[in-house]
Amino acid sequence: MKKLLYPFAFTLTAFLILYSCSAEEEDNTPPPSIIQTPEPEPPVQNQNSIYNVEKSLVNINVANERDLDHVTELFGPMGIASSIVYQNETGTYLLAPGVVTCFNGECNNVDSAVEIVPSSSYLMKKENGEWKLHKKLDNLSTWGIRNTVLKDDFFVLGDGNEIGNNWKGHLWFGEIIDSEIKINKISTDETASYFHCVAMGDLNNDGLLDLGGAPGRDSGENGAMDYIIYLQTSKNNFELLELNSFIEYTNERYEMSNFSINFSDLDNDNVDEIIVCGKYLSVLSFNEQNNKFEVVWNASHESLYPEVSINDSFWGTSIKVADFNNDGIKDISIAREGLPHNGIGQTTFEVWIGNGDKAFEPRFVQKYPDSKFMFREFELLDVNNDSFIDIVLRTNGLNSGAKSSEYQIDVNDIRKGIKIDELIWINDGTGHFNKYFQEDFNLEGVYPRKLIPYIENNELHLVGSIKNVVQKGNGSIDIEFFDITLTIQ
Ligand SMILES: [Ca+2]
Ligand SMILES: [Ca+2]
Ligand SMILES: [Ca+2]
Ligand SMILES: [Ca+2]
Repeated sequence: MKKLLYPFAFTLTAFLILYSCSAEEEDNTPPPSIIQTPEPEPPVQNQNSIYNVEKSLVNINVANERDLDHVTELFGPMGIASSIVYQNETGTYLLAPGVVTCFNGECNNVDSAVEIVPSSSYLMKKENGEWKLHKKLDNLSTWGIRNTVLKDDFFVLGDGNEIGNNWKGHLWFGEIIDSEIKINKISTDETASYFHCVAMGDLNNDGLLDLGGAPGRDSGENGAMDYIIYLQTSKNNFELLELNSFIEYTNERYEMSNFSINFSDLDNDNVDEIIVCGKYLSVLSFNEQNNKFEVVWNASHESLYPEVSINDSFWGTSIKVADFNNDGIKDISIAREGLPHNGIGQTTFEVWIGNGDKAFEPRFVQKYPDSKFMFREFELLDVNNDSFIDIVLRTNGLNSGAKSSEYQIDVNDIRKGIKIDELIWINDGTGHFNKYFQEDFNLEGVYPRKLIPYIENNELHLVGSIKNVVQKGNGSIDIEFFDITLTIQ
């Protein structure tokens, strides 16, 4: 098996093992013919008023069985895990990109996801504390968005489709215009690639956002993959770059595939650096002498977390840049996933502190060995308003409808509630993080499958959804939304 396929094989295997359980649980609900809407419940509030939960019941029309499957997947087991939450003067929105998993083993028999109908995406809007369906987006039909980037009114989504044996999907560029979004599909069927991670920034200081995706496409050498870079040549026109003309490679190129990518201007010259991470973190910077990006720092031969390097199989799945210690120098955070150990997955997240010379030193690592938790990357948010960026993990999403004893109070009855004590990590001001909840923190009777963190009115929210057991009428499905507000001090 190709080296680069290890983590993919892992997620796929985990999915195959675990999804069968959850599919059974999710599908035992009554057929869509019972009309019975539960009484609205008052907001749940614990004694110390640390949290508050708003529930919304959202009815979504479905045109056919396939639509019903897609909506059930997206708002159920997959739990809107790759959603983008954004706010503007017209309101607060949640863009939930479509996901597709296998139905009745169907995906095991295909060579390409092209044979599986992608799912429409859904744009939700929060009105008076309640989430409502704002718009179904048939022009954003996707198989498996994994990572997203949002900057101002622009976003990029990459399809990390893992269906069948030929994992390819599309890259999408979006612009938010008031209450609408404009979608631009960047790739074609010929240039579709494996977009597990995406990047957006300005690589040539022309004021137009350029896009990246990783691991990308087959490099033709050693089974490694080349990441993808699109330059925006004029507004909404993108050109796929030949990497050889743009990157001055060193030997690092084929040591590994780079599984994650980010663009960020590390030295304030208005030209973004390219940051990539396979096993090792690397920084590429533009060299005006040869008009190419070249590696200026590489962690592979320098400091590396021993907790991570001991295991040979951790791959970066997401890179985010922020100044974690407020010294004016940008720092880097990475999420990783590793091969199953004892049959169970592993994840880490790390923070590397910048020294101002486009080089970084390890500051913090949190490792989840043998974990059923398997978070899906994280958000950087200041949850306690002390000006230091904190980390809030997203719960597991794509490729696993799995139930987790580290997230569900009772995996045999997920409606008993969830545990959120692993999710919130507070920055002590140095780029070192402590768990906010030092012991189990249960939310009883709150049972979204996955949670997306966001900030609204300076408070941390966690939003998630589940297919409601009660469905009404034909041609529609009820989805229950939970929006948890947490007061973090
Ligand atoms: Ca540009
Ligand atoms: Ca720069
Ligand atoms: Ca810093
Ligand atoms: Ca903070």
